[in-house]
Amino acid sequence: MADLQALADALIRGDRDKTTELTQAALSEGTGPKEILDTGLIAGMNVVGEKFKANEFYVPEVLIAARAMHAALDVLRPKLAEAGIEPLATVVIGTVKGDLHDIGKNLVAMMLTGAGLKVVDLKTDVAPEKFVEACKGERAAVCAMSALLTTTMPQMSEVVKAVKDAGLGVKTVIGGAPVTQHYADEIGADGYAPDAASAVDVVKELIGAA
Ligand code: B1M
Repeated sequence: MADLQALADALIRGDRDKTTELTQAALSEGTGPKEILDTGLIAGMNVVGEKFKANEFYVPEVLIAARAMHAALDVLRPKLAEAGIEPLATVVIGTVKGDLHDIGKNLVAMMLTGAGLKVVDLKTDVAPEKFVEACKGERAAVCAMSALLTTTMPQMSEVVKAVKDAGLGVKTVIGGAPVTQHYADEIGADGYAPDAASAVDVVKELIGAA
Protein backbone atom coordinates (compact mmCIF):
# COMPACT_ATOMS: atom_id res chain seq x y z
CA MET A 1 0.00 0.00 0.00
CA ALA A 2 1.55 3.30 -1.10
CA ASP A 3 2.35 5.72 1.72
CA LEU A 4 0.90 8.96 0.38
CA GLN A 5 1.43 10.73 3.69
CA ALA A 6 5.17 10.03 3.31
CA LEU A 7 4.91 11.47 -0.21
CA ALA A 8 3.21 14.62 1.10
CA ASP A 9 5.85 14.92 3.83
CA ALA A 10 8.70 14.60 1.32
CA LEU A 11 7.15 17.36 -0.78
CA ILE A 12 6.69 19.60 2.26
CA ARG A 13 10.39 19.09 3.08
CA GLY A 14 11.22 19.94 -0.53
CA ASP A 15 13.01 16.60 -0.98
CA ARG A 16 12.80 16.33 -4.77
CA ASP A 17 14.44 12.90 -5.09
CA LYS A 18 12.26 11.32 -2.40
CA THR A 19 9.12 12.96 -3.84
CA THR A 20 9.72 11.57 -7.33
CA GLU A 21 10.82 8.18 -5.93
CA LEU A 22 7.64 7.85 -3.81
CA THR A 23 5.47 9.00 -6.75
CA GLN A 24 7.05 6.35 -8.96
CA ALA A 25 6.70 3.71 -6.21
CA ALA A 26 3.02 4.54 -5.69
CA LEU A 27 2.38 4.20 -9.44
CA SER A 28 4.26 0.87 -9.53
CA GLU A 29 2.12 -0.39 -6.65
CA GLY A 30 -1.00 0.42 -8.68
CA THR A 31 -2.18 3.54 -6.88
CA GLY A 32 -4.21 5.71 -9.25
CA PRO A 33 -2.53 8.90 -10.53
CA LYS A 34 -5.45 11.06 -9.33
CA GLU A 35 -5.14 9.67 -5.79
CA ILE A 36 -1.38 10.29 -5.83
CA LEU A 37 -2.00 13.83 -7.04
CA ASP A 38 -4.80 14.67 -4.58
CA THR A 39 -3.72 12.80 -1.45
CA GLY A 40 0.03 13.09 -1.88
CA LEU A 41 1.11 16.10 -3.91
CA ILE A 42 -1.79 18.57 -3.62
CA ALA A 43 -2.26 17.72 0.06
CA GLY A 44 1.44 18.41 0.63
CA MET A 45 1.31 21.66 -1.34
CA ASN A 46 -1.73 22.75 0.71
CA VAL A 47 0.36 22.37 3.87
CA VAL A 48 3.16 24.40 2.26
CA GLY A 49 0.60 27.13 1.45
CA GLU A 50 -0.73 27.16 5.01
CA LYS A 51 2.78 27.35 6.46
CA PHE A 52 3.62 30.20 4.06
CA LYS A 53 0.50 32.10 5.13
CA ALA A 54 1.41 31.56 8.79
CA ASN A 55 5.00 32.79 8.20
CA GLU A 56 6.36 29.37 9.19
CA PHE A 57 7.72 28.97 5.64
CA TYR A 58 9.38 31.69 3.55
CA VAL A 59 9.96 32.08 -0.20
CA PRO A 60 12.91 29.61 -0.42
CA GLU A 61 10.96 26.77 1.27
CA VAL A 62 8.02 27.33 -1.09
CA LEU A 63 10.30 27.38 -4.14
CA ILE A 64 12.01 24.16 -3.07
CA ALA A 65 8.68 22.42 -2.43
CA ALA A 66 7.39 23.65 -5.79
CA ARG A 67 10.50 22.25 -7.49
CA ALA A 68 9.77 18.84 -5.92
CA MET A 69 6.13 19.14 -7.02
CA HIS A 70 7.16 19.88 -10.62
CA ALA A 71 9.53 16.89 -10.69
CA ALA A 72 6.78 14.58 -9.40
CA LEU A 73 4.30 16.02 -11.88
CA ASP A 74 6.70 15.13 -14.70
CA VAL A 75 6.42 11.49 -13.56
CA LEU A 76 2.66 11.68 -13.08
CA ARG A 77 1.57 13.77 -16.09
CA PRO A 78 1.58 10.96 -18.71
CA LYS A 79 -0.42 8.73 -16.36
CA LEU A 80 -2.92 11.51 -15.65
CA ALA A 81 -3.31 12.07 -19.40
CA GLU A 82 -3.76 8.32 -20.02
CA ALA A 83 -6.46 8.24 -17.35
CA GLY A 84 -8.17 11.24 -19.00
CA ILE A 85 -7.86 13.36 -15.85
CA GLU A 86 -8.35 17.01 -16.59
CA PRO A 87 -7.01 19.91 -14.53
CA LEU A 88 -9.61 21.81 -12.45
CA ALA A 89 -9.45 24.76 -14.86
CA THR A 90 -6.95 26.84 -16.82
CA VAL A 91 -5.43 30.02 -15.41
CA VAL A 92 -3.55 32.45 -17.64
CA ILE A 93 -1.02 34.40 -15.61
CA GLY A 94 1.50 37.14 -16.30
CA THR A 95 3.20 40.26 -14.99
CA VAL A 96 1.63 43.29 -16.62
CA LYS A 97 3.14 45.45 -19.38
CA GLY A 98 6.18 47.48 -18.37
CA ASP A 99 6.87 45.32 -15.32
CA LEU A 100 9.71 42.79 -15.17
CA HIS A 101 9.27 41.51 -11.61
CA ASP A 102 8.44 37.81 -11.68
CA ILE A 103 9.40 36.18 -8.39
CA GLY A 104 5.98 36.65 -6.77
CA LYS A 105 4.16 35.79 -10.00
CA ASN A 106 6.18 32.57 -10.28
CA LEU A 107 5.25 31.64 -6.72
CA VAL A 108 1.58 32.20 -7.48
CA ALA A 109 1.90 30.09 -10.66
CA MET A 110 3.58 27.28 -8.74
CA MET A 111 0.98 27.27 -5.99
CA LEU A 112 -1.83 27.21 -8.55
CA THR A 113 -0.18 24.27 -10.35
CA GLY A 114 0.19 22.60 -6.97
CA ALA A 115 -3.54 22.98 -6.43
CA GLY A 116 -4.36 21.03 -9.61
CA LEU A 117 -4.88 23.90 -12.04
CA LYS A 118 -3.38 24.20 -15.51
CA VAL A 119 -1.28 27.36 -15.56
CA VAL A 120 -0.32 29.16 -18.75
CA ASP A 121 2.47 31.55 -17.83
CA LEU A 122 2.89 34.50 -20.21
CA LYS A 123 5.95 35.62 -18.20
CA THR A 124 6.59 39.37 -17.79
CA ASP A 125 5.84 42.63 -19.59
CA VAL A 126 2.55 41.26 -20.93
CA ALA A 127 0.31 43.60 -22.93
CA PRO A 128 -3.48 43.52 -22.40
CA GLU A 129 -4.11 42.09 -25.87
CA LYS A 130 -1.73 39.18 -25.12
CA PHE A 131 -3.70 38.34 -21.99
CA VAL A 132 -6.93 38.36 -23.99
CA GLU A 133 -5.46 36.29 -26.83
CA ALA A 134 -4.15 33.66 -24.39
CA CYS A 135 -7.42 33.54 -22.44
CA LYS A 136 -9.26 32.91 -25.71
CA GLY A 137 -6.79 30.37 -27.08
CA GLU A 138 -6.47 28.45 -23.83
CA ARG A 139 -10.16 28.69 -22.92
CA ALA A 140 -9.06 30.01 -19.57
CA ALA A 141 -11.41 30.37 -16.63
CA VAL A 142 -9.21 32.92 -14.87
CA CYS A 143 -6.84 35.68 -15.96
CA ALA A 144 -4.31 36.38 -13.18
CA MET A 145 -2.07 39.46 -13.13
CA SER A 146 0.86 40.55 -11.04
CA ALA A 147 2.35 44.06 -10.70
CA LEU A 148 5.13 45.27 -8.42
CA LEU A 149 5.37 48.88 -9.51
CA THR A 150 2.90 51.64 -8.75
CA THR A 151 3.57 52.86 -12.30
CA THR A 152 2.46 49.55 -13.86
CA MET A 153 -0.61 48.97 -11.67
CA PRO A 154 -2.86 50.93 -14.07
CA GLN A 155 -2.11 48.25 -16.68
CA MET A 156 -4.24 45.91 -14.57
CA SER A 157 -7.22 48.13 -15.16
CA GLU A 158 -6.52 47.92 -18.93
CA VAL A 159 -6.40 44.13 -18.80
CA VAL A 160 -9.58 43.86 -16.73
CA LYS A 161 -11.33 46.09 -19.25
CA ALA A 162 -9.94 44.22 -22.28
CA VAL A 163 -10.93 40.84 -20.82
CA LYS A 164 -14.44 42.07 -20.00
CA ASP A 165 -14.82 43.68 -23.46
CA ALA A 166 -13.82 40.39 -25.11
CA GLY A 167 -16.92 38.84 -23.50
CA LEU A 168 -15.20 35.57 -22.66
CA GLY A 169 -16.64 35.25 -19.17
CA VAL A 170 -13.10 34.99 -17.80
CA LYS A 171 -12.64 36.01 -14.14
CA THR A 172 -9.80 38.41 -13.32
CA VAL A 173 -7.54 38.19 -10.26
CA ILE A 174 -4.84 40.66 -9.30
CA GLY A 175 -1.99 40.81 -6.81
CA GLY A 176 1.48 42.13 -6.10
CA ALA A 177 3.09 44.21 -3.35
CA PRO A 178 1.44 47.60 -4.13
CA VAL A 179 -1.95 46.08 -5.01
CA THR A 180 -4.88 46.16 -2.57
CA GLN A 181 -8.45 44.91 -2.31
CA HIS A 182 -9.52 48.53 -2.58
CA TYR A 183 -7.71 48.83 -5.93
CA ALA A 184 -9.26 45.57 -7.15
CA ASP A 185 -12.71 46.91 -6.32
CA GLU A 186 -11.92 50.21 -8.00
CA ILE A 187 -10.93 48.61 -11.32
CA GLY A 188 -13.61 45.91 -11.22
CA ALA A 189 -11.31 42.90 -10.87
CA ASP A 190 -13.15 39.79 -9.66
CA GLY A 191 -10.53 38.90 -7.07
CA TYR A 192 -7.49 40.06 -5.14
CA ALA A 193 -4.99 38.02 -3.14
CA PRO A 194 -2.25 39.35 -0.88
CA ASP A 195 -0.02 36.26 -1.25
CA ALA A 196 0.49 33.14 -3.33
CA ALA A 197 -1.35 30.77 -0.99
CA SER A 198 -4.38 33.07 -0.80
CA ALA A 199 -4.35 33.33 -4.60
CA VAL A 200 -5.19 29.61 -4.71
CA ASP A 201 -8.17 30.17 -2.37
CA VAL A 202 -9.42 33.11 -4.44
CA VAL A 203 -9.08 31.29 -7.78
CA LYS A 204 -10.79 28.17 -6.43
CA GLU A 205 -13.60 30.30 -5.05
CA LEU A 206 -14.06 32.02 -8.42
CA ILE A 207 -14.25 28.74 -10.34
CA GLY A 208 -16.55 27.18 -7.75
CA ALA A 209 -13.99 24.61 -6.59
CA ALA A 210 -13.44 25.92 -3.06
CO1 B1M B 1 12.33 46.19 -8.26
N1 B1M B 1 11.25 47.47 -7.24
N2 B1M B 1 12.60 47.56 -9.64
N3 B1M B 1 13.53 44.89 -9.04
N4 B1M B 1 12.21 45.22 -6.64
C1 B1M B 1 10.63 46.96 -6.01
C2 B1M B 1 9.26 46.38 -6.29
C3 B1M B 1 10.59 48.28 -5.13
C4 B1M B 1 9.48 48.27 -4.06
C5 B1M B 1 12.00 48.52 -4.52
C6 B1M B 1 12.05 49.80 -3.71
O1 B1M B 1 12.17 50.86 -4.25
N5 B1M B 1 11.97 49.69 -2.41
C7 B1M B 1 10.39 49.39 -6.23
C8 B1M B 1 8.96 49.72 -6.59
C9 B1M B 1 8.51 51.05 -6.06
C10 B1M B 1 7.09 51.27 -6.41
O2 B1M B 1 6.71 51.30 -7.54
N6 B1M B 1 6.28 51.46 -5.38
C11 B1M B 1 11.16 48.78 -7.39
C12 B1M B 1 11.69 49.52 -8.48
C13 B1M B 1 11.52 51.03 -8.39
C14 B1M B 1 12.33 48.92 -9.57
C15 B1M B 1 12.95 49.61 -10.79
C16 B1M B 1 12.11 50.74 -11.38
C17 B1M B 1 14.34 50.07 -10.35
C18 B1M B 1 15.07 50.89 -11.41
O3 B1M B 1 15.47 50.35 -12.40
N7 B1M B 1 15.19 52.16 -11.12
C19 B1M B 1 13.11 48.44 -11.79
C20 B1M B 1 11.87 48.25 -12.66
C21 B1M B 1 12.09 47.25 -13.73
C22 B1M B 1 10.77 46.89 -14.39
O4 B1M B 1 10.04 46.09 -13.89
N8 B1M B 1 10.49 47.55 -15.51
C23 B1M B 1 13.23 47.29 -10.84
C24 B1M B 1 13.95 46.13 -11.14
C25 B1M B 1 14.12 45.06 -10.29
C26 B1M B 1 15.02 43.86 -10.59
C27 B1M B 1 15.01 43.44 -12.05
C28 B1M B 1 16.42 44.23 -10.19
C29 B1M B 1 14.45 42.78 -9.57
C30 B1M B 1 13.38 41.87 -10.16
C31 B1M B 1 13.90 40.49 -10.48
C32 B1M B 1 12.77 39.57 -10.82
O5 B1M B 1 11.64 39.68 -10.36
N9 B1M B 1 13.10 38.59 -11.63
C33 B1M B 1 13.80 43.66 -8.53
C34 B1M B 1 13.46 43.22 -7.22
C35 B1M B 1 13.94 41.84 -6.83
C36 B1M B 1 12.73 44.03 -6.32
C37 B1M B 1 12.42 43.75 -4.83
C38 B1M B 1 13.72 43.95 -4.09
C39 B1M B 1 11.86 42.38 -4.49
C40 B1M B 1 10.59 41.98 -5.25
C41 B1M B 1 10.30 40.53 -4.97
O6 B1M B 1 10.60 39.68 -5.76
N10 B1M B 1 9.76 40.22 -3.77
C42 B1M B 1 11.34 44.88 -4.53
C43 B1M B 1 11.48 45.46 -3.13
C44 B1M B 1 10.80 44.60 -2.10
O7 B1M B 1 9.72 44.08 -2.33
N11 B1M B 1 11.42 44.46 -0.98
C45 B1M B 1 11.46 45.79 -5.67
C46 B1M B 1 9.50 38.83 -3.32
C47 B1M B 1 8.18 38.33 -3.89
C48 B1M B 1 7.91 36.93 -3.38
O8 B1M B 1 7.16 39.18 -3.41
O9 B1M B 1 6.54 39.97 -5.72
O10 B1M B 1 5.47 40.99 -3.64
P1 B1M B 1 6.05 39.82 -4.35
O11 B1M B 1 4.92 38.69 -4.44
C49 B1M B 1 4.14 38.29 -3.33
C50 B1M B 1 2.83 39.07 -3.21
O12 B1M B 1 2.91 40.40 -3.65
C51 B1M B 1 1.85 38.23 -3.95
O13 B1M B 1 2.32 36.90 -3.76
C52 B1M B 1 3.74 36.87 -3.67
C53 B1M B 1 4.16 35.84 -2.67
O14 B1M B 1 3.31 35.70 -1.61
N12 B1M B 1 1.63 38.39 -5.38
C54 B1M B 1 0.41 38.03 -5.90
C55 B1M B 1 2.42 38.76 -6.39
N13 B1M B 1 1.78 38.68 -7.53
C56 B1M B 1 0.54 38.23 -7.27
C57 B1M B 1 -0.55 37.94 -8.12
C58 B1M B 1 -1.72 37.47 -7.52
C59 B1M B 1 -1.82 37.30 -6.16
C60 B1M B 1 -0.76 37.56 -5.33
O15 B1M B 1 -2.82 37.16 -8.22
C61 B1M B 1 -2.73 37.01 -9.58
